[in-house]
Amino acid sequence: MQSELCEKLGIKYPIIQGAMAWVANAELASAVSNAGGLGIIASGHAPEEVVREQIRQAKEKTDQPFGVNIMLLSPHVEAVVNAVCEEGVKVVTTGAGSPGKYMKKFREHGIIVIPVVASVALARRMEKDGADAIIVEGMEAGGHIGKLTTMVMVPQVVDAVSIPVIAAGGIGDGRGMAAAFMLGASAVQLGTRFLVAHECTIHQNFKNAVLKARDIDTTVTGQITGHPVRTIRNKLTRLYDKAEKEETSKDQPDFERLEAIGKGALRRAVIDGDMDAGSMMSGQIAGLVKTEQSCEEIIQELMSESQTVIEQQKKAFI
Ligand code: FMN
Repeated sequence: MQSELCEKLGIKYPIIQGAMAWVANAELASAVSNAGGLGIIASGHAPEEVVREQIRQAKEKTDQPFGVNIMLLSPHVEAVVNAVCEEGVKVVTTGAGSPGKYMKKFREHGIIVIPVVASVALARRMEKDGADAIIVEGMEAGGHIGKLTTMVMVPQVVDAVSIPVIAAGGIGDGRGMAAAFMLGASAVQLGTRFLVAHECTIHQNFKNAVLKARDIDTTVTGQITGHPVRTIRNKLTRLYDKAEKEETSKDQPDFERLEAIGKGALRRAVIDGDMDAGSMMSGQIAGLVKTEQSCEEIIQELMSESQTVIEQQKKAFI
């Protein structure tokens, strides 16, 4: 199952490990790349020297291509762009806007640019700005999300652009992967499933929460403030919901109060394993994620399952 996109990215399998702030470090990204997928280091709001160090560590751990996700709203964005270019990173994925401003620089360094979008209009704009491919992320996904689902967005974006489309959000096994291909995707990006990979260095409490989660156990906070985030429901989400309701019923809502509740919360989940006050970002597909495996096992299982499903369905519809 090799696609043109795989060839362009220099990877064996059409599977990308999604960027995850505080989570997707050199350890995880290199393990995914060594297993034939594309590992992505998340830069989030990290300073340039931290990102550079992660890139260098990944280069030591793998000779396969890997990418870096650049959060365009980061206060360190200019320095991170420079670091990525200087360190010879092959692929950049971007979030929170258009990378148009940096496109010339990325081109000069031969970097493949893949923005993450959550609507057809944004996908069109990214293609116009020179993107090589697009990641379409549905609101089933863990972390910051848009309003539409993967199922409805992927075919509409596939029809709207002529660059390859990568489906993200709600894909947890070979069935989801095969479905994404049926919708016209050239590859898939997974986040939640990789949270429980052996090489994922998050706190075991966070992993256990993902393994235990049922289909209905995630919730979305921040709808009203315009920054919706999907996480596993806990004390923090209940506190946030209550504060959000209180503030939005006021004439002058105190959005800073809401921001203060969320500040540092992902770190508390990832590093401290704080299941009450931590933000355990995770997708709805957590309900399907029941086993800790190595990245190699996850990728091999995704590949064999998707191929089996595609073959079975072919027969079913004759
Ligand atoms: N996407 C980004 O573009 N940048 C991020 O920093 C980022 N952080 C995330 C943190 C966590 C803990 C999770 C679960 C997701 C994050 N995402 C981020 C989204 C993932 O890259 C990916 O697109 C998403 O998880 C795919 O959906 P799934 O969770 O259903 O597999």
